[in-house]
Amino acid sequence: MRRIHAFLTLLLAASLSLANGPVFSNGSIVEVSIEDYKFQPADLKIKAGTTVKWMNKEKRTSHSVLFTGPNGFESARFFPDESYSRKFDKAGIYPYSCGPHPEMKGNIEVVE
Ligand SMILES: [Cu+2]
Repeated sequence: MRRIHAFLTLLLAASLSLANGPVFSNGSIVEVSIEDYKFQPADLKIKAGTTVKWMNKEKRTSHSVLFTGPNGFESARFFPDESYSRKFDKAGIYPYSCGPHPEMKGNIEVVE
């Protein structure tokens, strides 16, 4: 019985860490792909100092990354096989959408 409990606890911990997503470390570059009008992964958790690179994998549609929080701004439009990168140095929550397609949504959580 105790063994089963330990196993379930492990399983719960594993599924919780999956739900939060991996935390990418300082200095690395993490790619978010854009395909079929979706940011993938849409929710990302990174450590401060990490660069996020949005890669346009559409056939012909251009997109942008529009940060909708305080001090928000919009990237230039980028076309298929082009990308936009931003380095996140400060912890915080950075919600974003796409300028021309507001229904496309994503979120970056930056932790210390
Ligand atoms: Cu778009």
